[in-house]
Amino acid sequence: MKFTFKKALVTGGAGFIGSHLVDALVDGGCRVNVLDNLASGKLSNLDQVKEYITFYKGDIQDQKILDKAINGCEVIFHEAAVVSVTKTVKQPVESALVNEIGTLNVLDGARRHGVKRVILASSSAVYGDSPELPKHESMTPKPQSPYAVQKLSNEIYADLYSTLYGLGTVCLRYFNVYGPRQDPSSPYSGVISIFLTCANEKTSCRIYGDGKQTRDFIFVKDVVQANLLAANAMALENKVFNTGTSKTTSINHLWQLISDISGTRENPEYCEARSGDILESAANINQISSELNFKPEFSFKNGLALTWKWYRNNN
Ligand code: UD2
Repeated sequence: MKFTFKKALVTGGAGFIGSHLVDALVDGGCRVNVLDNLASGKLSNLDQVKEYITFYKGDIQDQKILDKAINGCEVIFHEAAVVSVTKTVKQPVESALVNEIGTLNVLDGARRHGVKRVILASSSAVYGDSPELPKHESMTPKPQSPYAVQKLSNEIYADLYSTLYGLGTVCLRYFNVYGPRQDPSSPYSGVISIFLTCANEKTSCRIYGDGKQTRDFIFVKDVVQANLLAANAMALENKVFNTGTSKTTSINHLWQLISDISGTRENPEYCEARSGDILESAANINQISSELNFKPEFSFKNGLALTWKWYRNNN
């Protein structure tokens, strides 16, 4: 894809999704600044591009370093956040400083520096557990965790900055993102990162509930593509888009697919369902498809096979 911008900042660029975005930007010849405090991101995620980027170690709450990192950038991809829902439940105030005030700092920095567009990472969490499926952008959000409130507040601030200051903003509501570099280390890490680690270590996985719950899993490179399309589409102001595939997979089927790919014969251990776990999640992607021409390129099988290859070679 040919970019309509020459220099971009990726906040959280050493993290799972951010580092894949950095790869794609560098690949397309864009100059890239990365700002990351390395709280959950890892420098090793940027090994392959380190000669081509400018890395700033710092926090999005620190306006001085943010100013340095934004300088000269036309676009900001804002991925930095406390991404663990559980952590935001345990630390609602500390996480709000990063996820709300930090985001406000990014938007304000963008305004002061005349940045053309900010693409913000939002989440399907804003929908809460409403049973209506698939989720579409015009549904009333119903956040059920500090994390979801924080992401929704980001969207509202993005809207406000667009109206008040004419800043171009696009919020992407990510569904269940998976792929290489996703950290499997906490019980609340993405289920695919946990299951692939189990398969690699030949241990059995835990399925919470009956395993019939479904998710809309989207491969990280498709999420990157959505970000790039959002940055490139010039006549587009203040938009919110679901970023999923519209296809769903049950957790039982997921383990079956992983067993097939990896050859593991372990049976899953069924445990009590997680409290607050939603049964089904699926994205309606009509808007992002028609307005950004977005089409997920990776089938679930292909994305899973690529992710398995990475876990096998890197653990
Ligand atoms: C996702 C997001 C979360 C938030 C939420 C909003 C991820 C990683 N998390 O949580 O940030 O946006 O959606 O709804 O994208 N499971 C097992 N065994 C395990 C781990 C998980 O059975 O070892 C089940 C879990 O109970 C759930 C499903 O797998 O039913 C997906 O779990 P998850 O933590 O990957 O993602 P989710 O949808 O709960």
